[in-house]
Amino acid sequence: MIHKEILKKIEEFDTIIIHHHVSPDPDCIGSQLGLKYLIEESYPNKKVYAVGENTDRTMFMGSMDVISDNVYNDALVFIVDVGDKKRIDDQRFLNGKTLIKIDHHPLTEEFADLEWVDTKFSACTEMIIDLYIENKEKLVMNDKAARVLYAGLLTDTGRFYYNSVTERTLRYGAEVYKFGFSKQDLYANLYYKSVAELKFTGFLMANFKYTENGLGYIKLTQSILDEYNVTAEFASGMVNTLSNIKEIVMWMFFTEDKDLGKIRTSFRSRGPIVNKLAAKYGGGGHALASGTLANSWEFVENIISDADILCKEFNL
Ligand SMILES: [Mn+2]
Repeated sequence: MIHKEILKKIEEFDTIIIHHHVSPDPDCIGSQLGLKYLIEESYPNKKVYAVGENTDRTMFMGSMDVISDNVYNDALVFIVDVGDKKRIDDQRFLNGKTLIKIDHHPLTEEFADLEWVDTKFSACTEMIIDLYIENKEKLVMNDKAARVLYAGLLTDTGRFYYNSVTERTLRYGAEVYKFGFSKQDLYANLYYKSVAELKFTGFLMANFKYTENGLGYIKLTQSILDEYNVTAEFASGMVNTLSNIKEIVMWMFFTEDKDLGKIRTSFRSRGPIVNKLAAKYGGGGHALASGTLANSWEFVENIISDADILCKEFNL
């Protein structure tokens, strides 16, 4: 079984390095730090590093380690919550002795020595908890690990709301919830809003468009982002402002990103499958949540008309 194989590798190596994906979200950081804290608690003599960029959104979960290249020489390397080589933050992940992938996104390429990819998990943090449950005689959970794992579960499941949630997700939630970390403090860090965010939400709600087939969308140009003083990353993360609207079955955000020189495109749905559409335009992701990068606003128009057709077919 994969859980035992992974544990064997953990036991084999003294140095373990864990990588996350670019623009890491709380599920990714929760998996990365959760795994790190679990291994540290269980094997105090091992050196475990979590590497990659720190983001404002996830700093409350813990900060990243900075390591030199030679640390990789005899290291076991994990990548979590990511399936594509090019989306991994810090390409040194290739320099370790052994590479293990743990991911819940649909498989796109195989390159690790051990691949544990399973889309039936609602969150990558759920997989880390599964690894712990299946190796309970060896792995020891602590408060610190439980806190970041719970944070990942909450965010990737929309607080146990998305249809990816199973009976197992709830049981595993309880498995970490029972630790003593402050839930209120965690919720405050995950869900507080700034005044700027609230005003921007007001703009989104007043200005989104929708079609008679149930496609909702909004185009966010650089001048709009400047006016509300929000980054492209932040703005595109607001896509679920358009969820839970009776008339809308699929919703999209198109956000100009001046650093990337492209238009960030996020697809969300409560019916029509969107990852094939994302793949058609060079992106990917989950069946009901995916994205891509568009080169121009003309390109965006093509995506909108394709998406509208999907909505129409869904409603037939
Ligand atoms: Mn995830």
